[in-house]
Amino acid sequence: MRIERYTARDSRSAMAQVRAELGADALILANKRVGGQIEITAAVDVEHAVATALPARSGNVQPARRSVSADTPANEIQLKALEKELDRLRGILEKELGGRNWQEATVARGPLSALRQRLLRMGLSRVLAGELLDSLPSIERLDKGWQLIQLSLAERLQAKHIEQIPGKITAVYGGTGVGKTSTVARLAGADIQRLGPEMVGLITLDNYRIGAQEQLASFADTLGIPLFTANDRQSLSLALQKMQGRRIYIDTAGMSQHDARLRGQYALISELRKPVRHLLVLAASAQASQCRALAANFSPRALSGAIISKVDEAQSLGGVLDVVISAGLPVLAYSSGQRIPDDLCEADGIELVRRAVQLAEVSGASPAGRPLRFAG
Ligand SMILES: Nc1nc2c(ncn2[C@@H]2O[C@H](COP(=O)(O)OP(=O)(O)O)[C@@H](O)[C@H]2O)c(=O)[nH]1
Ligand SMILES: [Mg+2]
Repeated sequence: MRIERYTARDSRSAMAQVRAELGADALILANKRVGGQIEITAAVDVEHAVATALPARSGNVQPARRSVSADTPANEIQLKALEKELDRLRGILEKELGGRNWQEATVARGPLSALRQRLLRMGLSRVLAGELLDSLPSIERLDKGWQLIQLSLAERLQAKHIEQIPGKITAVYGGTGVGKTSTVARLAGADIQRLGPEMVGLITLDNYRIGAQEQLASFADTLGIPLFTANDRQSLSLALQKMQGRRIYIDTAGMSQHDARLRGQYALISELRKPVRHLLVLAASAQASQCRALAANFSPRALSGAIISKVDEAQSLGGVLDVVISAGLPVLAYSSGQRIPDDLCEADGIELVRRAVQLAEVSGASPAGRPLRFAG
């Protein structure tokens, strides 16, 4: 490998110099402005350089340094330094390309780069986009590749029916206003329909805000199911004891992603040492960074899965899908509207990906998903 730096008054002159010295196959490693001039760092294979290098140099363009070649022992130290620099640049480039392999990235630009653009437009991170592209077999047609990528994304969402997760106690966590109480009401409502109100009970840990419990209290009243408020281990155990034999839904207080009380509530419920389905509600309409920070409060296997809310309000869906995939959370349901029983939909990877694609293509309403149904 031979690496050179050239400075000239503009890019065109510097590039002309690169071509003249290193040939048309030279790889441009960096291009920056230094003191009003353009500095280009370029590299070429040594054998190739030997074959193509020409001594001619155009008038006002001068290389910043003499060349370093692998067969010049005196320059070995300098060569090492340049190799190190090249590795660093390669690292930056690979990071930019979403962790993709350097060689692959330079070889397969055509359809892969178009697919990458589509994935990024959906709101997926570069890392996930890179992983999805890397998992593709070699493709010739863009539409075939796009189909395979969407299937692979749908698979990675690990969509499951919530009843596949064992546990008669279900706790729901999440940020403020994401739809925790609505989710509790929706899941409890489904149980009331199939098992009867005598089999269902509610607990709320949400006693931080005035009026926070009113919504759940009126829901419990209307449907004739018990609701207990708990704020410590003792009151929580007592509530569970009083509702023994019922399927219990625990609503928690919404916290900012940085609030230690979010983890405190999880710890309180975990200490019960009972099988609990721990669900994280993530609003598709929130920023992906916010969802990521919320999920980061929980250790990898702490949560049983995620419920994605406010899909109807989202500008893009890729962000939240990226978060559940990278946090390893199966998607158990999603909600797409404010109606309490009707707007909770069955988690369906293909449907979520279809919606994400549609949002990236046109901003507009999506048809409703399939309502979440329970057996029996
Ligand atoms: N558009 C829309 N609104 C929702 C959805 N889920 C919940 N909401 C609304 O979001 C607001 C906050 O919901 P709530 O369940 O009280 O959130 P919590 O603070 O997390 O308990 C309420 O007005 C809900 O009706 C949804 O899927 N779509
Ligand atoms: Mg609430």
